[in-house]
Amino acid sequence: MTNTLKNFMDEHILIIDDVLYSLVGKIIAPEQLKDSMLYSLKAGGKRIRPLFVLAVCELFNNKLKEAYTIGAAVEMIHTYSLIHDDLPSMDNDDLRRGKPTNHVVYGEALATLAGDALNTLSFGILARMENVPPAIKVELINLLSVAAGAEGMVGGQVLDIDGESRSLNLEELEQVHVNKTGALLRFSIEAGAVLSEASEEERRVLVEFAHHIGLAFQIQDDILDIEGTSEELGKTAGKDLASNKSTYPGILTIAGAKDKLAEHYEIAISLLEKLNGDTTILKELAEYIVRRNK
Ligand code: GRG
Repeated sequence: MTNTLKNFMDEHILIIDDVLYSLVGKIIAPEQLKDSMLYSLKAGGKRIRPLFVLAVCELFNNKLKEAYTIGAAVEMIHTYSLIHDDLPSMDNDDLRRGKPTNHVVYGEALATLAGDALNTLSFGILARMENVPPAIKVELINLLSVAAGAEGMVGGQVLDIDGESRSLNLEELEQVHVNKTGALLRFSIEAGAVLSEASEEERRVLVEFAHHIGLAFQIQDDILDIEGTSEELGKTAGKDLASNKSTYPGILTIAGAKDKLAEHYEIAISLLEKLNGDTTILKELAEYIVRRNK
């Protein structure tokens, strides 16, 4: 990782964390529910989605305070999706990021409710943002609802589950991931543009960038599941090859998946050249995604 990206992360992640914890800390709710929500928020996520919101806002020199709130909202949705994804009725995983999953610590009922509470809180914090014109808040809330719901992440999860019982072709696999993984990344990038009141053309370019980054992210995730250099090694390594689940390496071979990853990365980077302003951080975040080892 370059120093520029490291400084960007060091500067923003501390604030993202503070904002997240204080937003949950100050709600009036049963303590065990707040503990369960905070447990997963504090379990060591990379904060990629909030970092993308901030990177786009920095590109347009805009409204960082509100960008942290939007980043917190998308991180809450992401965290809820992981809690629910790990439940016995879904993936039934005992470990996430090397730590016991939420339901292992708090029980299935509270874990389900902590996910529900994070999901709903995310929309509330967007609605309560100060210094953002109401029309922009409504647009952000609408975009997040589409990205997180049936037309986005939840729909993608359903396609993914459906795909476990049969082999998907490349087009179908892309459809799963455009929704399941891509939708929240796209929201993060588009939300930065909406908050910054970017032009239609800038927004279009950024959404296309997000599309390729989302797919690159998932391909790297599939490759890591097999090459397993992360703390998840032993838990997920080889898992997707052993199960019926369709993956990029499964369809394309590992070498083919790496080529596809490079293709999406190159397209994403070339799209950034269409934007005015300093796109260094966006470029480096894209590189971080394709080179990450966890
Ligand atoms: C259960 C409603 C519901 C949705 C589940 C997103 C999702 C849909 C499930 C999560 C499981 C999974 C492997 C999703 C693919 C996306 C992905 C690679 C998530 C991990 O994101 P990172 O790497 O996670 O940003 P960290 O741990 O850094 O926060």
